[in-house]
Amino acid sequence: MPGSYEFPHRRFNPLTREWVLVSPHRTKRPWQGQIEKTDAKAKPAYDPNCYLCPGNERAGGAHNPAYESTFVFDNDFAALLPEAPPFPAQVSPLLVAEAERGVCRVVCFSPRHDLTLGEMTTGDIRRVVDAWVAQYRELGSMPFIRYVQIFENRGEMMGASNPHPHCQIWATEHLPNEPVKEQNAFAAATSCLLCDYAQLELRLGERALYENGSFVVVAPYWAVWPFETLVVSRRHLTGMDELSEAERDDLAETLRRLAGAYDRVFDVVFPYSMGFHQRPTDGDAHPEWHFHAHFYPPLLRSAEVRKHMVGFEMLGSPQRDLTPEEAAARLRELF
Ligand code: H2U
Ligand code: ZN
Repeated sequence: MPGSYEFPHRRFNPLTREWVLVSPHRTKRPWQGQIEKTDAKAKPAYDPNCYLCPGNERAGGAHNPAYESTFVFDNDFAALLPEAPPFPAQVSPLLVAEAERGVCRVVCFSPRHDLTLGEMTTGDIRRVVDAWVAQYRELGSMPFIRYVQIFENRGEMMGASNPHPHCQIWATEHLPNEPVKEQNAFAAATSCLLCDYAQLELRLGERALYENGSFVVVAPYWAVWPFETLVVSRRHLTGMDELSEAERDDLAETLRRLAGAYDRVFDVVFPYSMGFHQRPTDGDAHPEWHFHAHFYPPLLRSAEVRKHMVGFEMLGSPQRDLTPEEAAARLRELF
């Protein structure tokens, strides 16, 4: 099998039922792409101009408390609102729309402006995990909320507006597109896709990066982004609210080590979008769901050169040159 990895092929993502094109022979092509400037300025532990630091004023005039651990607030520029009038009836099946209600929040991971997940202690990240679980429960129990998406955009390259360690939560009335694909895949499978996949990758070893008592990290076979990873719970948990105490600690440890490994790839704070996928909060039990996290980092060959999803990727399918096996070998050493 490894021999055939050297030739163009496509791989199937069983979670989304989409294909990715892999072109390993292209890693040696000349590159004259964009070189972006790196921002190597040292960050202060407290920034008087940061809208997330303790005690500071946010847009709209609210003041953050002098928080000492995590801090959650309603997004001042929320993309969704809890109230939305019904949408007018459609005039054509080609012009379909419906009202969408929701709640958007911001979670500060730490009062320290200068830290990242990889630099925080496992104990401090554990408090972030507790905050996520509390939010998943609280937002998920709202009658009109059917899905709670927790995600972190990190780095200017990914559109993060502030280096202060934080994430966002968008809780929505309907299941967003990506969870819909996974919902369909989980529901159609005869045994749990991710229970089976974690076992398989641990046995094969080629793409597994890290494991502890509760979690496995792999560069998935079907990864699209150069250093994409998947964090899977060993136990079949449908959501983070089912994590035991030990599993919460192990998730914190996993995230610290993974984020730290990323930061060592090019010795910069590695940009990424990450987020958790878990059971919809629509009132059904959803035993088919398996709790996991995706990390989608854009960097490709240096701190400046990123992977773009353009051209064939926009019009055809995603494509990658570096194989997930090569990315796994690189990342594994950095854990
Ligand atoms: P990002 O860095 O991922 O953009 O998240 C920061 C969020 O913080 C963003 O959604 C919100 C923005 O709307 N925000 C506030 O809620 N209050 C502020 O004073 C500034 C930014
Ligand atoms: Zn700050």
